[in-house]
Amino acid sequence: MKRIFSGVQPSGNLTIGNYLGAIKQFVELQNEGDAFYCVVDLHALTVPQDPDELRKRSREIAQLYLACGVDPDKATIFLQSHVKEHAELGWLLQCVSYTGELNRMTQYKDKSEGKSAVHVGLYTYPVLMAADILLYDTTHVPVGDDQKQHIELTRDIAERFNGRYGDVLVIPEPQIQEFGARIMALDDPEKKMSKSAESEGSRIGILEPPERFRKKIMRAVTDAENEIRFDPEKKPGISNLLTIYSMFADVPVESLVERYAGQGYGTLKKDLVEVLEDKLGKIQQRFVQFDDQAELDNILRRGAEKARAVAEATLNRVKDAMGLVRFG
Ligand code: ATP
Ligand code: LTN
Repeated sequence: MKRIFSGVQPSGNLTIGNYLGAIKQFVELQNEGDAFYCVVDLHALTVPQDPDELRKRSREIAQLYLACGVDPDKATIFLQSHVKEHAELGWLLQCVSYTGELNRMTQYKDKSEGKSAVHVGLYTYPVLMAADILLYDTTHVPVGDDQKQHIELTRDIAERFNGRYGDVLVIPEPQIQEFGARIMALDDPEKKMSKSAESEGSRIGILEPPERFRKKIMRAVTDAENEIRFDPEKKPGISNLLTIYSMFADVPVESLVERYAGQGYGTLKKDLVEVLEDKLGKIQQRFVQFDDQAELDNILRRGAEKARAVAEATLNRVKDAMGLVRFG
């Protein structure tokens, strides 16, 4: 039986990159095993957050999981801070992690670059992520391409732990799609689309109205040619639009390339806007249907209880292995 775990930070409004790279996989995988989908609010605290905004966003991400098709009867949905074992295992794993390996993390390097003061939490962030995953005896972690390095670190930490203390932790596998694992920024297709990037024109939010995303698609950076071809190296802008189109419309890229042969970029962009209007429109409608906050809190409460039971058992195994005293 597969055990699936993944998380999304409530650090901004979810983008179509988050949807295509991660959440779409969450929905597919919930039918293939025992899935835990977490809103990693403790991770969001690694950079400054407005407290009221953070509270609002944390619930909103959970509501978006539901709107995108995560079914609380199949998967466990919860907030990271509701299961204290995450923070606790995070500490224990810090004591088997090396500063040398954290120094190599590219997300840390990117997020701390040019800042005069960086919180310790941003540095130890990947160890907390390892704790998230390892607490659930996870076998598969569906994520976008940018998280590969963090999962490799998680595997290294778990293998080291098992080498020192015995066979305690399950070694997880990243589940990264071959296609769509890295949706690029619309205004700069050399960079990944990110919910916390400064430029608004770089991303499309899942909850964004068509009048806002239409402009962003029409202005999306392409190239000086006028040939629609899938070539991420030489034509990153057009290839990114083709990827987004293909994944939302569920049509292979090759078919799109055939369909648009000899046509201009403008036609492709206009049609993509229509596809997004349809697909995001449906998610947005479902989002409103799940707006009952009391019901949402019930789902999160139930989720936390279920998650805690699994997490507590793993944490006890870890504590016993490390030599911490527990009363019988
Ligand atoms: P931030 O900008 O705050 O770092 P983010 O947009 O990168 O956020 P995360 O919360 O870090 O999003 O990621 C949630 C999930 O979405 C992760 O599995 C991540 O790999 C995936 N993801 C994020 N951006 C993209 C993208 N552009 N393409 C594909 N997957 C993505
Ligand atoms: N680091 C991830 C979010 C994250 C996560 C996790 C993903 C935190 N804990 C556990 C998968 C599994 C990110 O920035 N996208």
